[in-house]
Amino acid sequence: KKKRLRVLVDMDGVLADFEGGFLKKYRARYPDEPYISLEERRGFWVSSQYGQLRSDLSDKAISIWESKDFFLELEPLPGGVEAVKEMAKMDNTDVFICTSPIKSYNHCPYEKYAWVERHFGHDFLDQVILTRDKTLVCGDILIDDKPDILGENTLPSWEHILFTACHNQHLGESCPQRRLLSWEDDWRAILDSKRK
Ligand code: DGP
Repeated sequence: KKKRLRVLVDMDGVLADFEGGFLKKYRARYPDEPYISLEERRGFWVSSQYGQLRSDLSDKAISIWESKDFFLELEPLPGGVEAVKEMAKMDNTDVFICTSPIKSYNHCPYEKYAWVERHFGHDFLDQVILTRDKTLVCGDILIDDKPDILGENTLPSWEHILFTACHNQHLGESCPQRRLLSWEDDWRAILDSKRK
């Protein structure tokens, strides 16, 4: 009962409402184009599903999250900021926000830091990890809505807890991970299950 627990928490789709923010801004910018409701979302990559709807919609989708203020203005998902703040205060628990910036870097990395500062305060910037390869980050738990988290390290130290999102809620046996259904679900029990 000595070791500290290290929890890695994803940002988009777990703390920040990427899907809702995307759809709102896509519909405002392209009011005459077809769109995919959150109920109809399937698959992690938004641009892939829009490209299947009509090939030119992939680039239109990408233009939304490459725009200035897209990441900064994302709304927090219900309960997420509060849960992470509570985790960070727990004994023997370290929390990091572990997020993959898009490769179009002119706004996204800056806005991710600004979002964390806005919702958690300046001191919490110490807890931010920006990486395109989460398998290289060591931790006990990674709470993330992406079903397949792959990278150079084929044996990551963390257990991936799949956070339920519109795009992954219909996946069944193909997802062997334990799930966190929302921040109202029992995240404390998941953390406790990993404490030695
Ligand atoms: P993460 O949630 O940390 O795995 O980061 C993934 C990022 O990719 C996040 O900002 C959402 C974004 N994203 C979602 N759909 C697409 C897509 O179709 N193409 C690209 N390039 N990025 C996407």
